Amino acid sequence: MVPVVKTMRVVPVAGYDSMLLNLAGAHEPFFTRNVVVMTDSNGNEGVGEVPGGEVITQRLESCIPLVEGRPIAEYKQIVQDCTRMLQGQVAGVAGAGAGGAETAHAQIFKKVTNVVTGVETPLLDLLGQHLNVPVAALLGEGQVRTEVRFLAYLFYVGDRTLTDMPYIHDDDNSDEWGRIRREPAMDTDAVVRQAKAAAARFGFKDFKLKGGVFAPEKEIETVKALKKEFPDARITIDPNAAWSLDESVRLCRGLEGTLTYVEDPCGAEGRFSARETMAEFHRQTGLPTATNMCDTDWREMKAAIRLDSVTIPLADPHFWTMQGCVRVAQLCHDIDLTWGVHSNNHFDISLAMVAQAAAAAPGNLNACDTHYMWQDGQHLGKTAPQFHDGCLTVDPNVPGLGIQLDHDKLEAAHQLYVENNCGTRDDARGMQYYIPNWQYDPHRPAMVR
Ligand code: GKR
Ligand code: MG
Repeated sequence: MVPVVKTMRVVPVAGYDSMLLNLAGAHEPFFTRNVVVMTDSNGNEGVGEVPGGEVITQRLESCIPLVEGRPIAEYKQIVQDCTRMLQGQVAGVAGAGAGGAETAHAQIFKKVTNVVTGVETPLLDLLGQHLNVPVAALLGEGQVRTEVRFLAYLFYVGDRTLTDMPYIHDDDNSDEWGRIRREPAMDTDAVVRQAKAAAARFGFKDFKLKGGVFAPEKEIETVKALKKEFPDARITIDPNAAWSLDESVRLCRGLEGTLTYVEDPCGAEGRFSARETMAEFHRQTGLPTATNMCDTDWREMKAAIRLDSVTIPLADPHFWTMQGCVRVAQLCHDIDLTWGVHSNNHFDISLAMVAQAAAAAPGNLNACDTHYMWQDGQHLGKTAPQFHDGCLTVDPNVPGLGIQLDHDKLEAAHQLYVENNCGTRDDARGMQYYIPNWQYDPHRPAMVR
């Protein structure tokens, strides 16, 4: 008998974070996510994790009547029904803004997909458990790899002691990484120390520096120092399009041996779209380009391909759905692009989602983004993810997503969310301790005011 979904529950949760700096400011002490838990009539439990925030919680909850009571074999139909219902929900809001139909389409895609992924993933988890196959086997052409490579996501880190915000500290004394990850890292030496400590714990061989914090010359100096320390590593920098096209070309030209690719160096400028400036950057420097900013839905994908602006679309399952991000990987494989994944702070459920999607992604992949090293130790599953040589193994013999939820930990993460009144992410708040009245400017690095 095909089991039916008995219950679907949405649990807003929070976890601890360091004061990570980026173009938008400083990460707050807590990051938030929504965890979706489904049970079926066979007694199995399926889980999924998507970005946090009350709007997503509510939209997920509005899907419950379309999910409960239905056979898990109908999962594609359930996902379709939820998608249609959610599109209707957000159409009015998105359509009301300026920008016309094109903008409305993009907004609907963005607002709907992370909710849809929250329904799709626990269903895939349940189906995988029922059929005794991993989720990867149900995606795209099925599982194509067992080892999935991740990168070390390095950040400049602010000094939490300058704030009165409740940042976690002294939470892990087990090694160098545990000791330094809550401490300030405001220069090149501190970031290189971070890289060495993270590589020692997780075995990473790929590094990404979050830029858009200091003057670009200083950030390029950090990248060069990383390359000196790890000559065989693949290294990238992501200033979230804070640099101008001219600046990006000037900074990165001649860095082929240092930077493996560059993520969102520049964005829309004057009469030119971000995809046009990225194409120009790619042409003038010869460096591959990655993005999670200007190739984020199928229409943008079409424009990016026409212009040859993006070599590495970062197709995060949370923003493309599990099936959708593998569809991007298949496309990449067929037209000589290479697939990668974007990330935000997350728990182990999201990490497993990315690993399963990557295990079904054909061709050459870039190491997947993950913020998990900043959260390591805060897993919601009964066991901690085990990295080896920077990789996670997707065992073809472990059915579903491979996460056995620890309900006590889930409840504790929910309490953390409730007790700290967690809501929408606001990176400006922490930044204002550094620079009074600090405000976000998409064209100026956070510490440059
Ligand atoms: O965690 O600060 C951050 C990142 O900047 C994140 O918000 C981005 O969405 O990691 C992301 C990126 O690659 O742009
Ligand atoms: Mg990025």
